Amino acid sequence: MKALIIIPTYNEKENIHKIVQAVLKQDKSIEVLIVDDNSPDGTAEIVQSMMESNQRIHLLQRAGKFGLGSAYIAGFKYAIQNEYDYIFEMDADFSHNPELIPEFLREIKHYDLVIGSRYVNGVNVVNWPFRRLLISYIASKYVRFITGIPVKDPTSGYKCFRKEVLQTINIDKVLSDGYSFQIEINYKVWKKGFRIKEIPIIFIDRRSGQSKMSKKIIIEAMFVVWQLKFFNKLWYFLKKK
Ligand SMILES: Nc1nc2c(ncn2[C@@H]2O[C@H](COP(=O)(O)OP(=O)(O)O)[C@@H](O)[C@H]2O)c(=O)[nH]1
Ligand SMILES: [Mg+2]
Repeated sequence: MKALIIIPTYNEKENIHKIVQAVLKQDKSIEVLIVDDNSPDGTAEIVQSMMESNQRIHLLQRAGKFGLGSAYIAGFKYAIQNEYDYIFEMDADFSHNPELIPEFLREIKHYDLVIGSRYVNGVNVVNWPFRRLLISYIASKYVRFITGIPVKDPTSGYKCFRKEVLQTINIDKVLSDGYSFQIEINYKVWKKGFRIKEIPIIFIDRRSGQSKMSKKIIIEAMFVVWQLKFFNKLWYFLKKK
């Protein structure tokens, strides 16, 4: 059994060393892949120096900031090529508690996708502005209502896939980025009939600065669910033109 934790990074020099250590100590079978988008703060250099003494750390360096969704796609391809059985998505900023990795690994033996969910037992988000929480919570209800997907936290970025799932859903045809990226992937996994399990997590946002959340991302997500439901083939066709 081989597991790969994919951590996309953009300017994470304060977190990267600690998060990699915290992840690796969870289980001997775990390796980490950092997908760094040429962070100006030198995140990739820190990873490189850690790699000198640890073969369980890997790095994909991309030339520029191409976005979170495409960083995950690149990571998924790496994972498939290198034959990892279980593939995780995780943020670098400790919003996703690494100590839950063993629980994900237990659950993935019985499911195809395990999602760390903020909304499975009430609302478990710490340090988020109320407005942002409200938007995220309403968005999750909206996604569920429109698409029918039985997932309470469809935009969560803490999750674990079985390799077969990523081989089946045609990751080259995932079109959206940001929050919609998570929605689109979950929808495709569900439509293929894979077994999805949500486990409760507590999401802690300890950063005060800017987040990716913007009007554009929210509006994109509002449209994406309709596209997924009714116009997926047409959407793909238009976007590739
Ligand atoms: N490779 C890559 N990573 C990114 C990009 N944007 C954000 N990230 C990383 O994705 C994760 C989540 O981003 P964050 O800004 O914390 O999003 P938020 O928690 O939703 O506000 C963090 O590990 C970031 O470093 C990007 O364009 N490229
Ligand atoms: Mg964050």
